[in-house]
Amino acid sequence: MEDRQGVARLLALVTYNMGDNTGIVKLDQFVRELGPRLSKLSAAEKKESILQFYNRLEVSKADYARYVHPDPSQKYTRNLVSTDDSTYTLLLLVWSPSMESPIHDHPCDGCWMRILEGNLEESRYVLEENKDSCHFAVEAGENGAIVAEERPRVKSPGGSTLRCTTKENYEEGSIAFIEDAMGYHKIRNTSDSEFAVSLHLYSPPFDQCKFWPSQGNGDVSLTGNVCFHSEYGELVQR
Ligand code: CSS
Ligand code: FE2
Repeated sequence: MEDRQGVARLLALVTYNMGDNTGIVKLDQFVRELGPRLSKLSAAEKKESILQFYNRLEVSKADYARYVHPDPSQKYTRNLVSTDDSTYTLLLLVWSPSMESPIHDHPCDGCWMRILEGNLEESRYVLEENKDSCHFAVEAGENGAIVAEERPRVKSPGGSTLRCTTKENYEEGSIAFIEDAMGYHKIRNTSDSEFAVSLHLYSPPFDQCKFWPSQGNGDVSLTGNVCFHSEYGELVQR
């Protein structure tokens, strides 16, 4: 009897604790809980914990329609959904058909991206210092054998290359995660006729990020200021 009560108490405790981390979350609750959750997590704990929380988010078009501001004259628009100015920024991005971001970094603990509408392709890159190139002269030796003669190593001018490591397609409902330790990325709307919509969580917020305007060339990077097309549903006046 004692045992059964003990088991029941344990089950109740487990269910209570799971109740905190299971079940559907709507956008308004998600936004309310983000700051308090994130402020308790270390950078290392955030990734999995926020992925789980993001997975529980159920978004219907009615919940996010006010943040959807397409602009065909821009590659994509950045629309501020919510921020507490200390632990996170939540943005809704609206991607014009066939358009892509430049390759960029994320100067924060991570970027969680969830696709709400359409398909987005993510290409990832790592920055590689150019290695000293090693030149070999290959010539026919006696008996037609090939011999290689190593010449002095020559350091190539210029420093680094952005090498593409992966390309992945994300469909509606998918969630992607990236942090600078994993590399950098660019995002592309794969449709040539439809806008795509994605929700981006950055923690903590940042004001500037680095991007590389010429594909593959790691030597030329620029710093861009973060700016919004709309804030809390209202277009930003310019
Ligand atoms: N980081 C990009 C969008 S892809 S994560 C941006 O803020 O413009
Ligand atoms: Fe990004």
